[in-house]
Amino acid sequence: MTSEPEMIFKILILGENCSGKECVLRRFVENKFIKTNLLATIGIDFRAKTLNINNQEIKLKIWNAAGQESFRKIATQYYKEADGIVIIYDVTDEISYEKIRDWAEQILSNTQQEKISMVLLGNKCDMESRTVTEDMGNKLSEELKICYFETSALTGQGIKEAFEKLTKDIMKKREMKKIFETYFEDDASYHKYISLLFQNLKDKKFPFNDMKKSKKDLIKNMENNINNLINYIKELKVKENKEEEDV
Ligand SMILES: Nc1nc2c(ncn2[C@@H]2O[C@H](COP(=O)(O)OP(=O)(O)OP(=O)(O)O)[C@@H](O)[C@H]2O)c(=O)[nH]1
Ligand SMILES: [Mg+2]
Repeated sequence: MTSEPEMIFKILILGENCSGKECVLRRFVENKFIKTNLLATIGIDFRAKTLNINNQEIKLKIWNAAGQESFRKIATQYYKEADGIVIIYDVTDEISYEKIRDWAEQILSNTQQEKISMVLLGNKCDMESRTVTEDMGNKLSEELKICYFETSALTGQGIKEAFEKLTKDIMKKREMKKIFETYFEDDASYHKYISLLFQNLKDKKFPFNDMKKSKKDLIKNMENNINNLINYIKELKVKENKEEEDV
């Protein structure tokens, strides 16, 4: 008897045209390399795959957006729905690498930072004609604070790992959300506090002892110290109530 998948995550694949979005998706879903030479994606297409992570069945619904400029507007309608985004560039095409900053900006202006998980893929790393080095990929990943994978749809390198990492990140976010929700009356107040928390992280006001650590470490630490985080949010709430009383 097959049991129903317990969770469904929505994932969107973005990146310049010809970066290999469709090939990466087909490698992940069907474990084969499909030659797509003359078949640029029109609009958006969709595939699904179920992963088993920590004994949990997770169904990934994956939308692959066309890279071509004329189709970009279509994809933005899917941003808000997405739990995770795979951003891809082609390591033989420096322009596709440079354009990643624009994609990241576009994603962040169309989604909530605290809700969305992302991975960055430098694809076609099987090709000898590569011009974007692994080092450049790592630098960009540090700058954007997105986990980076060197991938090849041709050989399969890195692809399963990237999707699994993204799925695990989404799972973590869902777990955190569940915990927070027990403290907040509704979605709106949850978002209000979590946004405040991110703002404070950005402004380096976060009152943990390990302030000297990078934001990435802090977030990792937060996940390990969920109770600290909840206490911190409670403090924010108390402070806010007090300020309201003072007015
Ligand atoms: N050698 C090699 N070629 C690849 C790889 N991934 C994709 N390609 C080739 O790159 C070209 C574009 O791949 P697609 O997957 O169609 O690219 P796309 O990002 O979906 O393109 P658009 O739909 O136009 O946005 C095709 O000719 C693929 O065969 C890879 O990992 N290695
Ligand atoms: Mg395509």
